[in-house]
Amino acid sequence: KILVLGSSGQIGTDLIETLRQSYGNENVVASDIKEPAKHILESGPFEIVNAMDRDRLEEVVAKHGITQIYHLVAMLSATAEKMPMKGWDLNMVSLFHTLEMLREKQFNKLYWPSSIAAFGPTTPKVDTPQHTVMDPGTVYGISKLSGELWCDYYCKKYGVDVRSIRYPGLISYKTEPGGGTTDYAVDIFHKAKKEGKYECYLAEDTALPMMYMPDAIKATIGIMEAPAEDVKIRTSYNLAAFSFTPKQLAEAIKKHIPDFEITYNVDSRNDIALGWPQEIDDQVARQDWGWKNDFSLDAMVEDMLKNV
Ligand code: VAH
Repeated sequence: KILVLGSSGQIGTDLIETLRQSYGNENVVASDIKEPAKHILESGPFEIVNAMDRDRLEEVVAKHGITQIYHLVAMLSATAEKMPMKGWDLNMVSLFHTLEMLREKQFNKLYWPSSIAAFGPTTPKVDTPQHTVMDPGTVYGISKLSGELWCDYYCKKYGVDVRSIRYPGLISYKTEPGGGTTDYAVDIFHKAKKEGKYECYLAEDTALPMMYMPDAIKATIGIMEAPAEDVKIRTSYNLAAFSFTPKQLAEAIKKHIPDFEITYNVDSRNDIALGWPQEIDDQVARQDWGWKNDFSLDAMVEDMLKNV
């Protein structure tokens, strides 16, 4: 039985649907601090869970006989910069609860995502290796790097089975943009469709690693279904699909909406983005558990414009 924490979030919303298709609706419990979309409520079990509340987590795990948890609760980069201590507490305390419950064998497998935000300004920006210098300068990045090290520690010290992926920026159409620095690449599609123009808060040449949500979901379930002995990295795996700048994304959109106009009003989120890599090397994930992306930039743009 699977429990998804944060099932109303950007990743959780897509993940729940895919997990329920694969494992059966009744075997996948959705949970979030707020009520989900109607179709999530109607298609399977849902629980209101505050991931900071250990007793509530233990109650839900026991009630449903949960064996695996996908922990997708986090305060993202731009939002966490506005409230550092709240961001740190939410991201870390919720992780510690699940690691401790895993150690106590209340369930037996945990997925917890890291991010390219765990890299910092001195990390090599192109072909960023799996093992490299990491000096994140945002609350979110510090929490993700710390979380990676805690996951590795629990795996080595207690033998628990926790698995993790460093997501690039994720693009999807099923939820509104949620406070991420990369979420310009989500909002731009809504604005292009509705207004034919978009004012971008990143500079036109700020390149970032990005991925279409179906690929991120494929990787997330892929690493969880891989044999434990193949998952050699227990901090977190680099994962990549494509990279683009706002200018390049606008060009790709113009192939479908010729008179689409992008303008720029750069704000502090550009400084966050400049501290992150531009292109990630994910060959270790490809070697260890057979990862490969299906969507190219153009395929993502076409599918997004069809669905927003
Ligand atoms: C953010 N979408 O922008 C998230 C992600 C790589 C960035 O972690 O904060």
